[in-house]
This record gives sequence, structure tokens and C-alpha cells, in this order.
Amino acid sequence: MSEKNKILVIGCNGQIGTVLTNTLSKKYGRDNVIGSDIAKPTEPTNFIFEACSVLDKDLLLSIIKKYNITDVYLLAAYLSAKGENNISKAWSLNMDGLLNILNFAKDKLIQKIFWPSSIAVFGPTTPKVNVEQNTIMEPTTIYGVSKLAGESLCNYYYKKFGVDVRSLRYPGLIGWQSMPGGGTTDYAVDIFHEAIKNRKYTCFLSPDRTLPMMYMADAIKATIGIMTAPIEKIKIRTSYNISAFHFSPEELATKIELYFPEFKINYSPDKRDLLASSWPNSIDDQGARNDWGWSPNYDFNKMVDDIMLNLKKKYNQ
Ligand code: AKB
Repeated sequence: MSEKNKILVIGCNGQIGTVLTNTLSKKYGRDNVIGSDIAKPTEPTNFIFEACSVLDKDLLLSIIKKYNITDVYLLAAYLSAKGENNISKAWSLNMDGLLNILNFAKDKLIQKIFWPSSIAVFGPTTPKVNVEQNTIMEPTTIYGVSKLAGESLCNYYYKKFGVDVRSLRYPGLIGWQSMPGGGTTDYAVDIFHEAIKNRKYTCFLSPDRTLPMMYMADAIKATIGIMTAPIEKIKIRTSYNISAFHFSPEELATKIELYFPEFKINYSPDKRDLLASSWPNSIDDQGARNDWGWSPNYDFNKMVDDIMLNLKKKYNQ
């Protein structure tokens, strides 16, 4: 990134945004990173904050002009579970927000975009194991449908207008600094907090519901990695598969029991289990590894150790 680059993170209060904006600010300096969200962050931040919805095109444009923004990370989204309860809002936030930002890049008002896709682009007809980059994609959630359409839109804007938009298909993301909201993989964050606070957890997925997962530190590494990779290395303009490890709720509970032998897990699968059942167990990410050198730092054990260390400190245990 050159001296002149200025970053805007849209959705800076969310699960990924909280950690990403903080990391970008440490890397590039407070004055070069602007975070926006619909509400003010509750904690003090190390970046400049502007209240704005991604659907407010005029306000967004004024922020882009005010700070001479070059790079946009567009994280605002309705996730899978929440999206099923409000299809129109999920479609509009996930698609109109993306279209606004792609059009700014087409009009040369910004230079580079990061937009996350998800394993939700896959569906029940996709193979379950080591899912390849190009495979059958027939999602059965509005979130997945919007992500798949968004991938096509990104590819279209790249091919037709040369827009430098880069994307990753995030698996379930697990971190200790921020809470997810409205997703199906959220259980894998909630379980740590409940284990530490109450030594018990009721899981809304089935015990054997294996899903692809990744530690937040690696998601941030991948996000900044793809955004800082030389342009000629980015060969896929829909969205790259990325992967770290996979596990089921009962496998995660077994790891947590190593820290708290008295930990008890109950299972009460709800409609989110059906959403999760449509997604693959594991992902093949050779494309990202070969094209721009992606590799994760954390495996399942290392992630659990790191989360426990940090959350025990946070809860004074
Ligand atoms: C969700 O559960 O909706 C998200 C995702 C898999 O993209 N975490």
C-alpha cells in the first residue's frame, strides 16, 4: 500500500469488522483507516469513525470523497439465519450495498474492493468433502443465493469494467474479540463464552454437524493477504475457496472438556441445523494457496488454546 492509500471498512462494528479495522489501523496508521457502521462503536477505537449505512449511497460517496478513499472492505451483510427471517432486507443489504461500491470503483472513485463470500454459496447438491473451487452451487438460503449472485456481479464488473474486486469464501469464523450475529456457525463462538461463564451450553446444531471453520486471526491474514497481493496473482474474480480445518459440535465440546472437565453440552437442533446440513464438511483451497500464497497459521488445537487463553483473561479466570 502506498502513502496515498486510504481504507474504508464498511461494517466496522461486526464480528470481522471489529478485528479487521483494528488490525488495519495498527498496520497503516489511524489517519489512514476509516470505519463506518450504522451505529457508533461502543468501545474507543484506534480509527476514524463515520456513521453510515452501505445503502445510503450519497453519504457513502461524501465519505469516500472527504477522505480520498482508495480501498474499501465491504463487510456489512445479513448472515444465513437472520436472512431467512427477512428475505427482502437480506437481499437488499447484501446486493444493493455491493452494487453501490462496485459502481464507485467503475466510476474510478475508489481503486480496490474486498467483498466476502461464504461457504453458503454451496448447497445440498455440492459434494460434501474437500469441495473444489468450481463445483455445483445450488444454495438453499437467501444468504447463499445473494453471495452466489454477488460473486457473479464481482466477476462481471472485473471483466466488463476492470474493477479490482477481490473476494474470499469465508468458512465459519471463530474469534474471542467480537461476537457474531445472525449466522449458523455462531455456536462455535457462543460455546466458549458459555463454557467459561457457566460450564454448560445448549447447542442449536446436531452433535455430528461437521462444518469448515477458521480462526479469526487467519481470516484477517487471508483478507489482508488477498488485498495486498500483486494484481497479476489474482486469477479468480468470483471468490476464492479458503480453508483451515473442520469439526463438529461434539468434537469442539471434547476439546473444551480438556479445559473444564465438568463442562456439559446439550443438543437442541433448530432450523439452523437444516441450513448447516446444506453446507459442505470441508473445502479444498488449492487455488488460493497456488495463486497468492495463502496458508493458515492455526489448526483446531492451536485455535482452542489461544481462545481459552484470551477469554480466561477477559473473564478473570
Ligand atoms: C453464517 O453462519 O451465516 C456465516 C457463514 C458461514 O458465512 N458464518
